[in-house]
Amino acid sequence: MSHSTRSWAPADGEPYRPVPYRPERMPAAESLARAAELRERMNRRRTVRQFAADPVPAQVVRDAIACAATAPSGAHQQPWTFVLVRDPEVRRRIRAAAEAEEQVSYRGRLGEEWLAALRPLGTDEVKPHLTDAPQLIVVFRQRHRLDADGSKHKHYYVDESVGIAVGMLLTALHLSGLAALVHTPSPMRFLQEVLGRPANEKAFAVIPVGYPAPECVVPDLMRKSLDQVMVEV
Ligand code: IYR
Repeated sequence: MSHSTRSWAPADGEPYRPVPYRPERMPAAESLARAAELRERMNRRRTVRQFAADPVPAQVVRDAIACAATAPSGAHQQPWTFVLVRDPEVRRRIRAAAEAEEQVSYRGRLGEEWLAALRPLGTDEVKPHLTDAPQLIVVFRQRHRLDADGSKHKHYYVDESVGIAVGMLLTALHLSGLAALVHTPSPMRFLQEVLGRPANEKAFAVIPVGYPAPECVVPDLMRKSLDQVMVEV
């Protein structure tokens, strides 16, 4: 079967037909150099809440989404949709709805302990990044697959799969020179309505993407050291 006519989805119950996978092995010295450089570069990533209005090359964002979509997923079901929102009017509607929910959250719904945990990060119910950043990526998880004939097919490990894909998305954006913020307004049902997504999809996160504003500041955070996060057995 030629590649162009193949469907991404093997039919359920199709037999296992493996193909060879023989990537060229990277010399250890090159691995070490790349790993050290990547560690350094990733450590410079910061979540940004103040974005410049400057447009970013659309293809950079599309390529980052394509990277995210290479993520492994439960039963290779790829249970995600990435909605790239540039339309300012749609972003305004998303901001208004998100801020309405966040007001309820910050004025009590989160509870004292949660609010105390957020205080050092300086977050509040005002979400200018939703309209300042030149685009949002709204990530949806597909709880099941809905076929044209209306039949439903269960998806497995949906949150884990989408979480991995979002991690890869953030990595791709950062390494392509763009800043991002993972925003999770709660509840998020309004996103499905505003963006007209089908009933099998639920919003997972809203990710403003762009360049940091010239006046951008970030909380003075420290990361756990490697020996605080890793145990070797
Ligand atoms: N969703 C709210 C609150 C919030 C919660 C966590 I956990 C954060 O790390 C940051 C914010 C908001 O977006 O402000």
